[in-house]
Amino acid sequence: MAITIDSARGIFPETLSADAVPATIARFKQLSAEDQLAWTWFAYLEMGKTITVAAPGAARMQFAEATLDQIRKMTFTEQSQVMCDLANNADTPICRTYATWSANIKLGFWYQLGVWMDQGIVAPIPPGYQLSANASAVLQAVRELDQGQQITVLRNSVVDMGFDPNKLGDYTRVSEPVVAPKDVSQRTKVSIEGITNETVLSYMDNLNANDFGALIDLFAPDAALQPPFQRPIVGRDAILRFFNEECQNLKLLPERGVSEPAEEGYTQIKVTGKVQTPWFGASVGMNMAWRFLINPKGKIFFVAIDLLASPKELLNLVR
Ligand code: ECH
Ligand code: GLY
Ligand code: GLY
Ligand code: GLY
Repeated sequence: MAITIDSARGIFPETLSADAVPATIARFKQLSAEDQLAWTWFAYLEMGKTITVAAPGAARMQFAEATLDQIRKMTFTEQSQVMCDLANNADTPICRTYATWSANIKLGFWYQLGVWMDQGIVAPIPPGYQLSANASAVLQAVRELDQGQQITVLRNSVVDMGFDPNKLGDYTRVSEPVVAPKDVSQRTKVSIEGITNETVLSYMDNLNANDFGALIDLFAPDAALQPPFQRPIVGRDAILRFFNEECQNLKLLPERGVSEPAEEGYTQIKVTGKVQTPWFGASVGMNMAWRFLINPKGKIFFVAIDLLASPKELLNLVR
């Protein structure tokens, strides 16, 4: 049987990913816009008691600035309407602008609105607001997740707001400028118990160094990369664009892995470990797995990145 991206997606089928994340988001999306905003406010406040989110940098905020200024000047009623429109995926000019932004610009935009809500510059969640019974149940569900899963729920719900980008037609994607790769003297090298494969080791080191040029050279032309809870991104151009737009300043801390021959001279490799996002730094270590399928030329044909169901999964290297 020929190896395809579809068949590759099924390697290491025993890997348990955090299904609670999409399940929680599905329940969140059933809530009214008002409840979604209040829910996010309460979840964000609770999370803030244990972890600190880093302020977004200026390079990121410049793209959201015009929209933020516009919102700042509105009345509370108008501001609340804009926020509800975003939660409702409405078709408005602001929701269309929002749809063109990368995930990090969307997060930076909400970060600023949150600061302004706190300062009374933007309409707050009405004091004494009572979450619906469903919203309270979803809040309880998110409390039971680990921190890596909690921040993923928040991130993905923010990313899904605004107008549907697939309905925009032709548009220019807006993302922060690409940072320069780390200087060679600043680079680190991972070591992974059980893994000597140079392609996998270079993948980790180049991603940690923001060296997306060297990183993409590790991929076969017809390769695919599957981010957590997403469809595979197919082809080197699309993968490189994803790295440039969404993957700056991540910290990959792989711990252990297993490697074995697969069909047609391919090699399948599973690695587990932690990943840190620049938004939370070392305060949140997400439990992750990478499932690689390497072709006979030593290039990556497929890699899936999974957020794991529990820390116990870090030790699950069953084929
Ligand atoms: C307020 C109330 C009104 C409504 C809203 C509000 C604001 C909410 C805010 C939320 C901020 C949330 C944030 C979340 C950040 C999460 C980041 C995550 C990153 C995960 C990255 C991973 C990377 C994995 C990868 C690896 C690879 O090998 C290949 C690439 C890649 C409160 C005002 C909305 C402000 C800041 C979860 C896992 C390892 C796949 C990328
Ligand atoms: N949630 C991982 C990413 O797509 O960046
Ligand atoms: N902060 C990097 C990402 O969310 O992809
Ligand atoms: N300060 C948040 C970030 O750089 O992603």
